[in-house]
Amino acid sequence: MRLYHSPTSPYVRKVMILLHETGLIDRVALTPGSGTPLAPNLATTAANPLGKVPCLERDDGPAVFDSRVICRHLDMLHDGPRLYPAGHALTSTLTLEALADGVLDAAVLMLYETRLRPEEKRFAPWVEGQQAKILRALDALESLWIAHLEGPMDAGAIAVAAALGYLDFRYAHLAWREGRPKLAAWFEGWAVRPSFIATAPQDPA
Ligand SMILES: N[C@@H](CCC(=O)N[C@@H](CS)C(=O)NCC(=O)O)C(=O)O
Repeated sequence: MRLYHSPTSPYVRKVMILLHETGLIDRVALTPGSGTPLAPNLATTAANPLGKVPCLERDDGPAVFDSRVICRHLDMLHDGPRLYPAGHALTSTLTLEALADGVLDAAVLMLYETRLRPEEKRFAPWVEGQQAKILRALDALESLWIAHLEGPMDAGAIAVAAALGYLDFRYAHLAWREGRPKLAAWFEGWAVRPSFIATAPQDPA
C-alpha cells in the first residue's frame, strides 16, 4: 500500500499512529504528498481529487480517503483488538474521532488563514470563531470523555492524541492544559508511546 504523506499533517499522524500501533507500518510505503489549495500536490490530486493527505492507495482497490476512512479500512487488516469496536460502542468512538477531527479542522483553517490569505484580507472574528471551537471541544474532552479515553485504546483516542499533539506543535500559546488537568494527565501517557514519538511532526520550515 502507498500512503500520501506529510510530516506535519495531524490527519496523516492519526493514520501513522494506527499503523504503528497495529504493526501494519511495514506494509505501507510513504510518498510525499503535501500541498495546499493554492499549490496542490499533483501526485496527491491524481490519487485524491480533493488534493488532501492522507490518501491511501490500496493493493487491491481504488485509493481511499480521508483519515477516518483510511483508519477504518486499516483496522480491518490487523489481528489485534479492533480500534473501531462493534455494536453500540462504535458510536462513541466515531463521535470522539469527529470531535478530535473538528479540533484539527479548526486549527488547520486557522493556519491557512495566516499562512495563505493575504494580510489585508484576513478577518479576525472568523479566526476567533475557529479558536472558540477548539476551546469548547477541549472543555468537552475534559468534562465528558475522560472515562472513555482511559478505557481500551480506540480510534477516537488516537485522534485526540493527534489533535493535542498538533496544538502543542502549532498552538502552544493556547496552553490547552491549563484548567484541563485530567486531559493533560491522560496525554502524558501518550507522549511516551513509541507510536507517538515515531510520528512527531517535523516542520521543514
Ligand atoms: N478530513 C480530512 C482532512 C485532510 C486535510 O485537510 N489535510 C490537509 C493537510 S493537514 C491537506 O492535505 N490540505 C491540502 C488542501 O486542502 O488542499 C482527513 O481527515 O483526512
